[in-house]
Amino acid sequence: MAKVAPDEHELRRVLDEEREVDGLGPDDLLAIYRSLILLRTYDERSVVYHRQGRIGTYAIFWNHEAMQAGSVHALADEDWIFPSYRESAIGLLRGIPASTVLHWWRGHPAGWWNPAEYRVASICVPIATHVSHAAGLAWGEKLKGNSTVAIAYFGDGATSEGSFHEGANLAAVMQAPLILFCNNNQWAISTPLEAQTHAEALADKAVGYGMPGVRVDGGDVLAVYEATREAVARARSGGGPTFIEAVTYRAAPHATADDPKAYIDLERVEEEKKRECVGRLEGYLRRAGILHDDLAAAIRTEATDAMRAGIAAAEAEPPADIGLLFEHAYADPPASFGPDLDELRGTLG
Ligand SMILES: Cc1ncc(C[n+]2csc(CCOP(=O)(O)OP(=O)(O)O)c2C)c(N)n1
Ligand SMILES: [Mg+2]
Repeated sequence: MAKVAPDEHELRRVLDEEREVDGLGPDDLLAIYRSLILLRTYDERSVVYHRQGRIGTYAIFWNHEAMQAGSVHALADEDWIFPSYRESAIGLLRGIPASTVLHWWRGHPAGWWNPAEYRVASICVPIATHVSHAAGLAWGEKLKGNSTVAIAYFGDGATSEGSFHEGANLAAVMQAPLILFCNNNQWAISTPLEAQTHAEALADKAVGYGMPGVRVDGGDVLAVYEATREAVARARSGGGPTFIEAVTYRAAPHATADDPKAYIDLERVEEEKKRECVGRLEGYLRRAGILHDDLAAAIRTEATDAMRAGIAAAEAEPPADIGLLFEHAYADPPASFGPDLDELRGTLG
């Protein structure tokens, strides 16, 4: 019989409760802080880079860093990450160069990486389709007798998509080692959560699939870490999938092409900004005597330098050959492709 999720409507928290997480020492805490700063720096620089016209539309993840860094730190290096566009830079935490991710946002072929090399699947833009890919991979790992776990990241809106339900059901039926990580930022572009679902909490959806569902404060990187670590341990020991609902409120536009002033609760956004996730960990570490001004400045400089180098590398890459638009689409390309390409080359000079 299926297990029924525990009633965890209360958000799990660590930072506000000023408690410690078992097994996390000062070095681990600083490693998590470094990851937060790296992601924050990447995101803020990317918005500037976009405004300069050097990358196309960009999905801002400001204040989503805690959900990303906290969960990745709970994984082993061999575990698989399936990001959505909101987690486009999560691969930085696995060593993917910043220039590669910037190229991705430029639509440049250098923005591609071999998923097997980093165990980071390609960034998924169609909502929720990667949830079933991740379920399939996790099930496959189980069939092969490996102890590898997969995690799929998606938003609140994704829980209304068929692919989410197919993936969740398959993972539960097969007891696949999958973590379904939902960043509930309460908006799917301009669609609010209450128009998205009639459920009291997204974590309740786990019950129907017979998997545990937990709710966590999405701005609390240590609570995210702790909840994900439990889900990883369960999955790795044969206990099947877990649904994690990380609750936050989107504090930035959906993407650079969006103007949320037309629909969002601006007061709530301001409140959220005051409690943004990097500052919350920073305060906790300072109160614990683990972080001080010099170290914080050094960590920020490291991240800024890494991003500067990433931008320089991205700028140095020659533009992609326009012929790529026509390649790989057909085994036997139509005769019109030749003249079309010539015309395009002529137009572009
Ligand atoms: C299958 C599909 N339908 C529609 C879209 C257009 N679209 C892009 S982002 C988005 C909202 C998704 O919201 P949510 O799942 O909450 O993720 P968030 O952007 O908030 O992280 C939609 C509908 C899409 N990318 N794919
Ligand atoms: Mg959302």
